[in-house]
Amino acid sequence: MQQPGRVATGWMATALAAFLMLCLPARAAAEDGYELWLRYLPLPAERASAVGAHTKHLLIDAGTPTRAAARAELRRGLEGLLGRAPADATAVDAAGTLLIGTPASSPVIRNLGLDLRDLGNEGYLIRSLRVNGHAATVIAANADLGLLYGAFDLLRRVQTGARLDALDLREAPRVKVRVLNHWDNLDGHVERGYAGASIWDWWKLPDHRDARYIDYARANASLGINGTVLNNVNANATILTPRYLAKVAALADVLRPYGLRVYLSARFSAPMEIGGLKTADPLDAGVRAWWRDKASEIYALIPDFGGLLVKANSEGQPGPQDYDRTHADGANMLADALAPHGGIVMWRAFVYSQHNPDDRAKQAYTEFKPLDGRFRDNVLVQVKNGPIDFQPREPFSPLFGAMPGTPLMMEFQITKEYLGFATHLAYLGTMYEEVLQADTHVKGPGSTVAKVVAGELHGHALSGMAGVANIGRDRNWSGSVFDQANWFAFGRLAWDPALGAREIADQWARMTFSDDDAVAGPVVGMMMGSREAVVDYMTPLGLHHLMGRGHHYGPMPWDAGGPRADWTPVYYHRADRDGIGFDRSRRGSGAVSQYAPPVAEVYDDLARVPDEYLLWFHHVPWTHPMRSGRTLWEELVRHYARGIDAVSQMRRTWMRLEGRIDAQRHAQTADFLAIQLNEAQWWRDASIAYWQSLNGLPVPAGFPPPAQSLEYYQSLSFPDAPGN
Ligand code: GCW
Repeated sequence: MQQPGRVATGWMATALAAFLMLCLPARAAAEDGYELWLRYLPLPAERASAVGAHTKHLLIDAGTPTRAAARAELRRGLEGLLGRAPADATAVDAAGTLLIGTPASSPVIRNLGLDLRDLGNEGYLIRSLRVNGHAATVIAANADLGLLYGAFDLLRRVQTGARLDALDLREAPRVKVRVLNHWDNLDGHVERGYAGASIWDWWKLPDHRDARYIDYARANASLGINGTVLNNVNANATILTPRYLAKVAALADVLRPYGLRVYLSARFSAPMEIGGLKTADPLDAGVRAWWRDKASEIYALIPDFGGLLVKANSEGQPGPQDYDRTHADGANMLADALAPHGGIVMWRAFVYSQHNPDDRAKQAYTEFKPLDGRFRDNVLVQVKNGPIDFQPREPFSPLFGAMPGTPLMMEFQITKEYLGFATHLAYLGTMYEEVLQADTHVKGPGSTVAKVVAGELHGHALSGMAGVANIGRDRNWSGSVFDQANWFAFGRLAWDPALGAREIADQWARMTFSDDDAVAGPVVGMMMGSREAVVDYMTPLGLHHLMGRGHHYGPMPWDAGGPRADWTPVYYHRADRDGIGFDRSRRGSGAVSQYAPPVAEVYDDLARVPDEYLLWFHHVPWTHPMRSGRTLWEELVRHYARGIDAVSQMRRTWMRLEGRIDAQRHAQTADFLAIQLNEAQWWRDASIAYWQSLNGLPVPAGFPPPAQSLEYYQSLSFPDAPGN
């Protein structure tokens, strides 16, 4: 018989073992993507001790919420990376001190006499210096927010392999307003959202402030994003009622320490809907007074409120044109209401109408170009990257460079409405880079879109970049791990539009998965080719807008009819028995003429237009001879195949990483790559089947026929597709 004591010990051991077993999956479950790129996992011992030698002590006056956030992040990060947080210091009296402060908050920094003049309120410097005879690492800035950004920068460097021996860097953002645009409705639905419901829990606000809001703020601050528009541009006026403004104020309080200013989308007709006025005419005195009062009401609650974003007279939204006023009249009315409080207006140029028979690609330019110079100083005109709508590839919008008297803000889409939602892997850093590096030529060669957006080309103090967020309540925030990279890339490029997509991908991969080259290398390889793969299997050679109606999921190139021709694929591809493509040359819609002459000449000329824009600008026969020597038809079929091959290759690369990446994130991504491969095949087959029904051409030798009949693809429907 066993002694009682022994039984108890055995029982306890079993319980302990069971408890430990429970802990294991819990640890693994933590790798669900929630931590984003701020994982702070232990560094290899040798690197940890090298970094640790520079971060033994931390000297920071954490007497403001922002400096407290910087201290907390450094402690959290270094504790994770090194296994111990730095000890708090009150003076630099030993080697290995991390010294952080503004001249105002730190006498030691003040005495160093550092030159901080070009850093503004958000920039910072990081330097390895000797202070009081001791080796120290200094993060200095003019204002607290710069310190927080500097802290995140230092942590990023540690996460991606930097030593802290001889640091000497200065950073300041090139773009002033760096904001996310949430297309979140007040009922929790996110328009074009593929990561679950809205993270804003309007029902429980203002009394309950979800801890997740702080992690949201940390993630954004780590990239330098300094603002967020909380609600959809298809706006509900209710957000401007006192009940909701109290909720908005609560969010502003949570986000403020991280440098995130809150903005709202305003519905132009709000004075009628919630104000009881008979009109929303921007020149009406009563309407103007209503907006002035509304602005005062908002600023009383949120003193650092950023301003308003407006979608007007587009896709059914109300706007100044309802009263025969211009977009400038509408924007300026709001700008006048916000100006006394320091707020800005972001007025969208995404304007087109089904009643306008002209090429949709021309309409934003036609509408806004004549208004150049007529906007108040606190107005940014927000322009989508391309002239149509966030397609897998578009040429840059001709508005960039065409309105020298008006600061133009870039609008990128981070959420992948037209690139396969969250289940297709498409790194958008390469797309953003392609657009930002495009040369408008408006002031000679080198007049890049990046310089226009940064306000540098035409000398504007106000500048901005917006990204339509891909954030939702999913544990991994973005619907997939790789979609987090698009949020990351947007933020990094908003800070510095000249950064390279590859460098950004490399940082993200090291922070998100592993700093091991054997992991980061293949992951970056997958990312860098991924967007081109999507272009290849969905809309190669300049094709665009061939996605399913409404939800924009899957191929529907045959779709025609209905009240809005400009929402149907046939409007964009114009294919028939003889040829395909939208003629936007001077002989066609003339859209090419909206670009500066050196660009227009290239796009207009069939012999010079780059292949990737061929069918965007030209209608050509199926037999059109391509540079490759093949016909257009052959080239098209090859591109589809190339896209599918690229996805297979990504999948093989990913499967080889099994065991090197935590099981949960590996498995989810593997599932998604399988979905993507199937859907790439579907895009190819459905597209080829449809083109063949028009051109009667056989599939070129060496390529298989579509797996199913055209009727089969046409019979598919997806009423449950998300985000719509
Ligand atoms: O891309 C289209 C989307 C709409 C969106 C609109 C816009 C918010 O399909 O969902 O509406 O653009 O940017 O205003």
